[in-house]
Amino acid sequence: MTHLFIVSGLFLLALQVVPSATARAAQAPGAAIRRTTLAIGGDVTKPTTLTVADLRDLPRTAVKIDEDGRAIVYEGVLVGELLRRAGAPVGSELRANAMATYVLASANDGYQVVFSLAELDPGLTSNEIIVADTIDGMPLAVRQGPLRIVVPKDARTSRHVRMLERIDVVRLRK
Ligand SMILES: Nc1nc2c(c(=O)[nH]1)N[C@H]1C(S)=C(S)[C@@H](COP(=O)(O)O)O[C@H]1N2
Ligand SMILES: [Mo]
Repeated sequence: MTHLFIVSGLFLLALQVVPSATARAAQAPGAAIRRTTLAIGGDVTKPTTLTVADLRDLPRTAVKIDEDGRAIVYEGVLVGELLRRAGAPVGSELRANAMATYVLASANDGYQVVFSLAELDPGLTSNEIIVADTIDGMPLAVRQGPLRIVVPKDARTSRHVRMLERIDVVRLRK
């Protein structure tokens, strides 16, 4: 009789423990995977959220930068191209009041960097500022990516926003 109690007690315990352990195991890998989307919003006509896979299908730009004497190739999509698709005032629309527009890039760890819209517009400058998803042909490492802004002409990497999550357009004069 006691034996039966112990066995059924263990069974009930197992019923409680096993599903929660299974649920935890199923959750753990998901929790470790960071959100892999890039939201583009603010003063744009077509706010969008892109996945890393979406970026692979857009027109690609490769840039070469020198890191401690070593040439590194980052590849991705021009920020200006992303902004154009989201309906930011670039190209022929980037004039007059639209010139007082800035772009805020925000990362997963709270880091934020400001660009002027003008310096991101390929129609206005020859800067090739990109949202990179590969480095030397490989996906970016966990603390670097999956998406990182790369500013080839900057002398330091302070604006190379790692773990990029959002790009917001802020137009000061409408
Ligand atoms: N998300 C995020 N990106 C960031 C930073 C940060 O703190 N958080 N620091 C910036 C600064 S100040 C530098 S110098 C570079 C360092 O990049 P590295 O770790 O690849 O050398 O990342 C830039 N991008
Ligand atoms: Mo830095």
